[in-house]
Amino acid sequence: MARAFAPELLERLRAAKHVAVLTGAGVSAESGVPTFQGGFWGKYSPEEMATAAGFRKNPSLVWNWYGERRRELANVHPNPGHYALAQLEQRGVRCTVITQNIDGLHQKAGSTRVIELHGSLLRAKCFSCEAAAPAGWEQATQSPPPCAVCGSWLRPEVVWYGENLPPKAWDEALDASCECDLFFSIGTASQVYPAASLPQEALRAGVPVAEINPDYTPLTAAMTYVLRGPSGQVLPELLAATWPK
Ligand code: BV8
Repeated sequence: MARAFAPELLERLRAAKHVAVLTGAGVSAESGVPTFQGGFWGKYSPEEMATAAGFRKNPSLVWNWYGERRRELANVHPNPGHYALAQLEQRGVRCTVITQNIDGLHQKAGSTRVIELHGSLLRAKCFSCEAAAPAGWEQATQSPPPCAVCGSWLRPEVVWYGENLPPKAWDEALDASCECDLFFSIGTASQVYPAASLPQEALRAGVPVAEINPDYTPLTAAMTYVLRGPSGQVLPELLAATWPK
């Protein structure tokens, strides 16, 4: 049974020139990438694995953990949710994808305006001098490999807890959130800041916000539209309802 969407939402999407979309782990769940809910950290903790202090304490443990996550990426592919956002762009709608994900699946699906707020598993840099890792760093045997510039450790180019987001990425994300015609918050539990403040910034700027999530989040009550369900199903259905063949 086709999902019913608010006619006003369909109208707004049909008329939108610029759409901004905040995504979290949920948008990649149907691709087989584990979310951070339930057991993700397993026997480890965010403090141990996703902080500079944790890396300093045990650099090879953290390097290998991210290496494992990167190798797993080789077997995952974008799902219909990622492709629907790329299709929005192909329809001539300016679609700014602001992602908390480090899996690169939006780009793989064809989205060209992707802001990686928390970095990427596909890049590495020096823990000390921040020099970009030399080509072929993925094949290095030492864990972590040494920086070719200062000899310190390489680290994954992701944003760890207690670290600032890349200023340029944050500024672009904030601008897009407040200047767009329609904002979507997709597959995020809206608990990690400052990313979770973006839907609120959009609302404050008078932009309608639609949340796509099978579950409630701390921001659901404030949303203009709530689309309950997995994004891999909801997004293709929303585009089909907005632009019926
Ligand atoms: C910072 C990269 C300045 C590494 C990540 C204000 C209030 C409280 C705390 C803070 C605050 N400001 C700052 C903080 C501290 C902290 C923070 O927010 N802590 C939280 C936990 C309370 N923030 C920071 O440290 C940030 N830096 O603020 O710097 C500063 C500097 C010094 C001192 C203070 C401040 C940096 C945060 C970035 C950390 N790095 N990732 C890595 O991945 O290993 S965060 C990582 O976890 C992800 O990137 C993402 O952001 C987060 C996971 O959240 P989600 O993506 O939402 O995923 P989750 O699994 O939780 O939820 C999935 C959702 O999808 C669920 O709702 C589920 O229902 C839904 N779902 C499931 N299936 C589907 C689905 N939806 C649709 N379809 C489906 N099929």
